[in-house]
Amino acid sequence: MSEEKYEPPKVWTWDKASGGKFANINRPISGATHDKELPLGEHPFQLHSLATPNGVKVTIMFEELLALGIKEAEYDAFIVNIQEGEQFGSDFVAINPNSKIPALMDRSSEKPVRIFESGAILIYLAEKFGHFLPENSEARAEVMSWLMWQMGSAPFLGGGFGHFYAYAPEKFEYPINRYAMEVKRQLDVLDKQLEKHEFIAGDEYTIADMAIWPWYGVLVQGKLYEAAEFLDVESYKHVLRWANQLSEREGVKRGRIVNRVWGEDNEKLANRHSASDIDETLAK
Ligand SMILES: N[C@@H](CCC(=O)N[C@@H](CS)C(=O)NCC(=O)O)C(=O)O
Repeated sequence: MSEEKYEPPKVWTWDKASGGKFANINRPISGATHDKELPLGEHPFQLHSLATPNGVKVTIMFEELLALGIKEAEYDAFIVNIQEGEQFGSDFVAINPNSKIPALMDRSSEKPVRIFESGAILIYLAEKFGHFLPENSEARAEVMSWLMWQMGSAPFLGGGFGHFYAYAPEKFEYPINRYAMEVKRQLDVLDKQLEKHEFIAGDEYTIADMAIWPWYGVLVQGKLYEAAEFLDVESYKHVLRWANQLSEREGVKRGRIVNRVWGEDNEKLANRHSASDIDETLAK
């Protein structure tokens, strides 16, 4: 803990930088900071995103739909550099007033539709194309429950644990303890579910798997926050079995590299406009 004891003032004011990794883009106000037109591709879907876990959910969904032969799911994926504040450009904010990737425009009908929030995008695409979200209400309720579980839980993993373990300017014991405890509890929830079921919501691969894999799957594979040893991820063996199984899917192999600008040459593709962009990258 830092040596000086912090006394919160009566009213919080925005007068000092936090010093954390994202200090330069964090602001207590919403809205655009500058005028900026977004690029426009030729496909019905225009995705503006980045290959963070929340972004990868959506590119996996597109690649899974395309793998089923659904040509109407063709998309252009443009990278948004969140470190440079591109999420605060006027056109981006018009799609997502919350200024976070992923943001999607569906231009397939006369009136374009905007969709933001990764969970909402997954549901929209699943309903539009009739895949990865069962119609039967009981099965659908199970998928929705796990999808909402992910949307509610991941901020504890990312904004809580990841922030304090990997990004904060110092290692503070209190928040790291608090969030490590919560993340391990969440992993245990998943481990118990995946002990009984092949996929998160049962026997079928669904949007719940697509939402959870980029966070908890990648975490147990030791590729998130360099926290594998600290969280003893290998002890969640059912989560690991499921994570490795999903990594073998074509849709996952292809989707995870889109809008990615870090890692090896064969796993990073800044902008995606056609299947061949991905083929060429994977072949490197
Ligand atoms: N609940 C949102 C979270 C999206 C989110 O947090 N996106 C991050 C990257 S993973 C972002 O764009 N951050 C930029 C910022 O906070 O300014 C979702 O699932 O779509």
